[in-house]
Amino acid sequence: MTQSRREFIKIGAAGVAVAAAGTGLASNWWGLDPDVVHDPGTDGDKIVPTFCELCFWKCGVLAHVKNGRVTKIQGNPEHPLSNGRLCPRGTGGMGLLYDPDRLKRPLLRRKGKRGEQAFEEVSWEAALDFTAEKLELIRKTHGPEAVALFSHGYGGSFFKTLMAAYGSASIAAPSYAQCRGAREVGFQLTFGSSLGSPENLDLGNSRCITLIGSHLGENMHNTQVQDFAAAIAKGATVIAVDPRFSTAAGKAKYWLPIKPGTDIALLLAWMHVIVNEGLYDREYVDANTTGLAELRAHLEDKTPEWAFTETTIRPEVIVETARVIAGARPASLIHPGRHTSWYGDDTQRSRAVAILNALVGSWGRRGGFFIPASMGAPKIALPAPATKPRPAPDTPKGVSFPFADETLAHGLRDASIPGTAAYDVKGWIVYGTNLIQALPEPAKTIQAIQELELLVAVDVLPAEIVGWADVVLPECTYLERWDDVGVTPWREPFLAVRQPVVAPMHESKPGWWIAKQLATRLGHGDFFPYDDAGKMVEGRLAKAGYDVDAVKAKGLVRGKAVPVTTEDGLALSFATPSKKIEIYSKQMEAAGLAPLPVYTHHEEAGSGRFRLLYGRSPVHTFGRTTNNRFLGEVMKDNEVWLNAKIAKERGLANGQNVVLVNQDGVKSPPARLKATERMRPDCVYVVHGFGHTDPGLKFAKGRGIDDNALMSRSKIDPAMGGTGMNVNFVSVEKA
Ligand SMILES: Nc1nc2c(c(=O)[nH]1)N[C@H]1C(S)=C(S)[C@@H](COP(=O)(O)OP(=O)(O)OC[C@H]3O[C@@H](n4cnc5c(=O)[nH]c(N)nc54)[C@H](O)[C@@H]3O)O[C@H]1N2
Ligand SMILES: Nc1nc2c(c(=O)[nH]1)N[C@H]1C(S)=C(S)[C@@H](COP(=O)(O)OP(=O)(O)OC[C@H]3O[C@@H](n4cnc5c(=O)[nH]c(N)nc54)[C@H](O)[C@@H]3O)O[C@H]1N2
Ligand code: SF4
Ligand SMILES: [Mo]
Repeated sequence: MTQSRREFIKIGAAGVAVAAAGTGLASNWWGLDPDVVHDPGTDGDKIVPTFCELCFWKCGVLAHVKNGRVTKIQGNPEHPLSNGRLCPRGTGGMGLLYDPDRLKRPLLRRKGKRGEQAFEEVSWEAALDFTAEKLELIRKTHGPEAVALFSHGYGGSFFKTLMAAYGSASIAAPSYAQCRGAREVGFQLTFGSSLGSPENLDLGNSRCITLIGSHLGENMHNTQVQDFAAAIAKGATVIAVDPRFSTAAGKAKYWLPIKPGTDIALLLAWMHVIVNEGLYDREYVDANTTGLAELRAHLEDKTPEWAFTETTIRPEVIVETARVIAGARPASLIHPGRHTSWYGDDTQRSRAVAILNALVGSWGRRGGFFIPASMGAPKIALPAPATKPRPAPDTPKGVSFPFADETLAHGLRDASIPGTAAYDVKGWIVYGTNLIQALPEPAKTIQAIQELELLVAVDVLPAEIVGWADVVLPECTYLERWDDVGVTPWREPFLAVRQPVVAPMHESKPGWWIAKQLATRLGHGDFFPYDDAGKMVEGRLAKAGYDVDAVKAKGLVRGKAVPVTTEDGLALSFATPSKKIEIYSKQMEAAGLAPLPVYTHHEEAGSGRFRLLYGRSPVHTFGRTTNNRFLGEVMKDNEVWLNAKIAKERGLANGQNVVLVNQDGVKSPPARLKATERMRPDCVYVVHGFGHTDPGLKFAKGRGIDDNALMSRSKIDPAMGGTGMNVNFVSVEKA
């Protein structure tokens, strides 16, 4: 335990610094009012358990409160996702609560053009009346489906209820088509189950962990990093496949600096070795899969020598790592990744990852993928919607994506440009997603916004999307509100509550209240049959038979462990058409798509240009934390990583300011160059979430650069419609 604790600190090294920032050791308060945030880091006289919203992992936290102020946020030792520890971002939650730039009062733009930020502060009454009238007008003139909800984050559930009442099924988040979508589809097609969030990975018991780009340690999903550290402490072998020497690569026995976009070739070559040498789990594969014979034929020419020419990974390294992967089976986990929208053939890559996992028999096995358990509470009864809404218009006319099982966020955006989809979208409600930084082709996002009849932003901060709104509804933060009961499928069943730690500051209001107010004005108050979401949650818990006071006191209730792997007695079953793991996918074949993963040679950077890659910082979540003074103090801006030798050849020095210019002439603001041996020579890398432009973000504005601004292209996945985003190229020039 001590050892893995040490590993955790090393892997999340920045955590040490942020802990300091959160314990009053910070030297500079960056404009935080010391009368509001005093004594940070001290123990409270009251401790309130709730769960975190600094990212979407939902770790249980204990918030210390003294004199009505939150002084410290720690991991809840009882909560299975935190085990008493938080990632650096979670500890920095007070930086959001006490952010002086928070949205404090409703705002309305009565004059000026969208984006001119000619806002007036108005009363809640005025803001809600305005919004409801506009919604009613759109419903009358275009039908309710012409209003789309973009929603990311736990509080969005109340706005989904509002949409059900109003009559629209146009609900999307960038966390599907710009993130997990391809992975979910690849695993669904293969195993009959997607992975969800948190992923059902038994990393802590893995003997071999293969990371394809997943950069654990920078990608700081708390439990995964804890489990990763635990596995390393027990001697697991790590294989990191990444064009960049990531934090995870620093923990790896093998770093494979692959040419970006060629992972499918590597995966096929690994499978070639494993199948030809008979290293796969014969018993598991015979009992549970269909299509091995077709795969064997398909792999015949996918030799390590062939893959070398595509990936630049030497054949003997491919053979050796294939043997290591197979040697650790079934506790050999080829990590499925999460942000998988890379090149437009991402469902194919995800299928290749899924099939490799099937060959080593890791699905449903200890050290592989567990089959999650969960416990619930009865839902409150809601009225049946009056009519069934038309399907969301999220694909261009005449186009369909056979396996898109969620609505495409960029598709709803595109449908807001008149005449392009089955019908036009006319209004947006945007809850907790900064579409300006999250959807590729940002110029199209602005174009779509200018066509709208209504843009409502529900947010906590003046993010870029807020600046484009007609009406701004300030939500209070996760530390100030109830949300619905937190049901999270996991290795063991549990159920958590999000409850207010302190009262809402300023004039901000909880999401449930905002949604209920709008629903009531639209004649659908019956979809919110409670005056207080806390009472609603307590009612659900009581109905399920839990001791409500105990759940609130602990922040959660844990259920009895059930078998989640075959080693604990689980019987495997697969919800595919054949009831087996489908190596060969007849579903893909029937849809006119390759039934076995095919490799596509993607366009390369060419001389003088570099592929633009991007990723995470351990102390930030996208752009949602870059204005947080606690976290911003640890990392204020991003750098452009470029291979040191290339930098030298071009006369660029480490630390000097450079600008990036993309293939379409889009130019970034200046950013510092990080000339490093840790990058391949054909790509550059930046951390996503910087380069804010909204003047309201007084700390973050103008710091660093926004990768999304340089993404004037994306490549669409024909299986599920996701936007591959690693397809932009930049030149690096002196600023
Ligand atoms: N601290 C922190 N943690 C987070 C988040 C956060 O904002 N902050 N966000 C969370 C969310 S929602 C997500 S989706 C995940 C995303 O995190 P992950 O799913 O881990 O990964 P990506 O961001 O896609 O991957 C970035 C890594 O892939 C490498 N890479 C780029 N191109 C290629 C390629 O062609 N092949 C290979 N093999 N590697 C490549 C990059 O160098 C980089 O190291 O992180 C989660 N965790
Ligand atoms: N260029 C580029 N695009 C990307 C990515 C990338 O790396 N690069 N990553 C992709 C991935 S993996 C994902 S998952 C998506 C994520 O993209 P988004 O869905 O946009 O997620 P966030 O950036 O977390 O959303 C931030 C918004 O939520 C607001 N917010 C924070 N807390 C609350 C709250 O409690 N209530 C309300 N109402 N609002 C709140 C913030 O102020 C901010 O405006 O982006 C995708 N798009
Ligand atoms: S991983 Fe970190 S930011 Fe995300 S929920 Fe957990 S503590 Fe919060
Ligand atoms: Mo994501």
